[in-house]
Amino acid sequence: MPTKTELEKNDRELLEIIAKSSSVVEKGRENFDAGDAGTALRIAEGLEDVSKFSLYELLVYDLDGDGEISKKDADNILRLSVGLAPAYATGGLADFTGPAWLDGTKSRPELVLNQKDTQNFI
Ligand SMILES: [Ca+2]
Repeated sequence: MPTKTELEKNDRELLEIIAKSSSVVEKGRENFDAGDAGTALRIAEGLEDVSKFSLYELLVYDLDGDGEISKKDADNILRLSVGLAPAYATGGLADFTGPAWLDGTKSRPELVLNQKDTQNFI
């Protein structure tokens, strides 16, 4: 049976792997082009065989991290490909550091939560 120290070491290694994976996925999102937006849209519409994509590619396209590639992901990939910030008019999680497009107005404001309040909310 592994000792507590060995388990803690494994936890640390797992956290390092997850953190490294996150940064690799973020790196993959830095150079989107219109072709990526088209591919993501075809995946969202069920027109692509997702088994031909690697897990890495699917993680890169799932911008909001909800486990599926939606039209919203495709729209935001298109926005990123032309240098615009991703938009959240229909809500979503922002799991990146960088600009985001807000759609609030005086009569219809949007609420932006800090990380701790977001964790408490979900
Ligand atoms: Ca998604």
